[in-house]
Amino acid sequence: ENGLDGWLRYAPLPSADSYHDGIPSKIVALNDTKISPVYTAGQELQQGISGIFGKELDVQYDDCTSFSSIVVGTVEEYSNGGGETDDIPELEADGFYLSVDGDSVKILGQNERGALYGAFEYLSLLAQGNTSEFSYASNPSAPIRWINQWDNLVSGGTHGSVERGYGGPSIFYKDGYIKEDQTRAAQYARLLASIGVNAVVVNNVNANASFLTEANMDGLKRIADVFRPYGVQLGLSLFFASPKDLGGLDTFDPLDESVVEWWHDVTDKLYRRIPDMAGYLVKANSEGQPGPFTYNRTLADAANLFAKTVKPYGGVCMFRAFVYDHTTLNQTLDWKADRANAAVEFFKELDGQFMDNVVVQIKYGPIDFQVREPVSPLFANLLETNTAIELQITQEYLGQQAHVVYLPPLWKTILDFDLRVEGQPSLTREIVSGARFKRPLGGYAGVANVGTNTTWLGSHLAMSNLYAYGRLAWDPTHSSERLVQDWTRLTFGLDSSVVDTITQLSLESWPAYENYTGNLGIQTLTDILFGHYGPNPASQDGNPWGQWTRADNDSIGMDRTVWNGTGFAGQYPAEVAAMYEDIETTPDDLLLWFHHVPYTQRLKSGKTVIQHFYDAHYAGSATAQTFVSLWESLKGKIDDQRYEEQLFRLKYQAGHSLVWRDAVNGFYHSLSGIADEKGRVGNYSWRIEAENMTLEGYEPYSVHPPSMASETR
Ligand code: BDP
Repeated sequence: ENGLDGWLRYAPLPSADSYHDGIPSKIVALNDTKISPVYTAGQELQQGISGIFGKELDVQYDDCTSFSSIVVGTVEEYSNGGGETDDIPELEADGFYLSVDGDSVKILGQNERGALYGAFEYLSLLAQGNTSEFSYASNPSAPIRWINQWDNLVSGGTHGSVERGYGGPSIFYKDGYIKEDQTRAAQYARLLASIGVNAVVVNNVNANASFLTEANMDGLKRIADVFRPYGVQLGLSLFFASPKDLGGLDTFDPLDESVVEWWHDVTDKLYRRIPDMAGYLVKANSEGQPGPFTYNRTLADAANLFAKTVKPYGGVCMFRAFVYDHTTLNQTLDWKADRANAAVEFFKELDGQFMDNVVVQIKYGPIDFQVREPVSPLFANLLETNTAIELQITQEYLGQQAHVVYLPPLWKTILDFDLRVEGQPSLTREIVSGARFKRPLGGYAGVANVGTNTTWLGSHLAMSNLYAYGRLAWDPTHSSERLVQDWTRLTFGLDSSVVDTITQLSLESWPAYENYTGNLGIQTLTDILFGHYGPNPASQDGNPWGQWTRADNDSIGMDRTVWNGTGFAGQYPAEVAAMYEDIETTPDDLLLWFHHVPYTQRLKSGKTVIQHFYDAHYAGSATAQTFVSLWESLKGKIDDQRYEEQLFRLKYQAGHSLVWRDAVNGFYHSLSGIADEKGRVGNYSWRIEAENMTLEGYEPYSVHPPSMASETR
């Protein structure tokens, strides 16, 4: 087992024979066109039932009323074929109705894609041993359930071919070309369809104009063609200055007529090749990317330009709210400078100016995918604009797939947060679904960054995050626990000790990681200017890319209050703003996000901030040690290949958590000069330093950043 099939393994069910009689004797797919998701559903059902029950069923393409069959198609196809549809509840786009009644199974979608989703759901239940009778309808929480891939056409550069990708090179591109063979793209679409994802943006938000050459547009068509049978649409990130860079115009002003015409022309060319293209994704005026500010135009002018070009085709323009000016942010010169303020400052005044097929895509927190952030206040400031939440499945700041960090509990702190807009219940998930402000569009964008590694993300356990992302976008009320249990049964089998162990390990993983990296809202104290991976608390301040801890000899934390700080707390609706403004009502886990306090400040637990730091880093890394033995208890209960590969990573994580613990504790210990009450920090007499050993076959190497080197801790 190398992980390639992810959770779609269709492993034989223990005692499969006993179910044989209850299984229908054939599959009826109501569409025989090969590119139709209904056709795909027929094939998938055949494959799944063969794998799970060892029973080979024929797929037929007519007669939807015959006995002992699994019928899959749209409600309309079913009704046209003489099927009875009176009992079927009203379905929304992409929704489905699933009914198991003896040996008659009906899987009916509101559209083709919905039928495929229903087939995957049915197979998922069978694979988990659920052979009971039921009938229900299921509708997605939101229409936008997209994946973003940060793939570059050309490999190399500082970030490799997939920016922030830890699963190997791009599955789509090689050496500057769009691959002829898109088998992996098809396999990816299959995995994504099974969790309800309906589009993939196939290139990096730090985009490149060369995607828009004729040859590359043909290449994009190849990808879209293999996505289509799975109901997955293709989206494209745009480089804002393309009209100039590629088109040879002397401007990229979004209101200039030649520019507008250029983008219309490009869009027409793309849709001629890919008639169902999902739309565009745009990062502008941020981190060096060009944008409308060059011409004193607004971000809404920019978004609407693209929205207009795709509108006749039913396309969408996802416009990123991750806009900040890294050239002017200087905390040394300006105490009130705060990158967290940027999104609301740029976008609030534009509310109501975006076309109805623009969706503003907002990272979950105001900074950048940190281990703990408050929800982005922008969700509460755009009442007349469609919004989507951007989550990161690839673990950029969160251990980069070398650490197990199961993310749904983190995502839920955001999705379930009540922003109290105008004093009314306003859960983030109700805002992004479009329900709260009655918006026509909205939803989810997950940055996945899979690669050619057979595990997709680079490690087996990381795949639970991709699985849970899709399931949550479909229904954000699912519990984190249930999702990891489902995923484990599908991925590793039904043995309850396997399910319980992986569930426990997963649920403990984010709190542990937060504890050994950065707690109390100080965020992930990674090295900030390089890979965003190992510990480097010193790198957080004094540069515009950092999270800013403002740590000195006596105190730590970023004062974001209105009365004395950067004013960020005031971007929330009144009730939430009041909570964060006051140190007493700010939850401890965000204390240092909102307040600058002495190291000796007492927390609600009674501990001082610094002692909490010390203790949490010890506790988190101690938990990481237990992951190894938890995993070892699974030996023989799962296949050897995945067991060994994951064990290797968990041992590494256990070790690296100690590096984190000692680096962060050591740093604040020397900065504050305050001793650890338990005498652990700074006392490393038990340690055997590498430089005190006689090494053979090794050469000295200067470690970068230096704080990663053992002697400095
Ligand atoms: C940061 C990443 C960077 C991305 C940027 C973005 O480090 O690689 O380009 O976000 O989201 O997290 O645009």
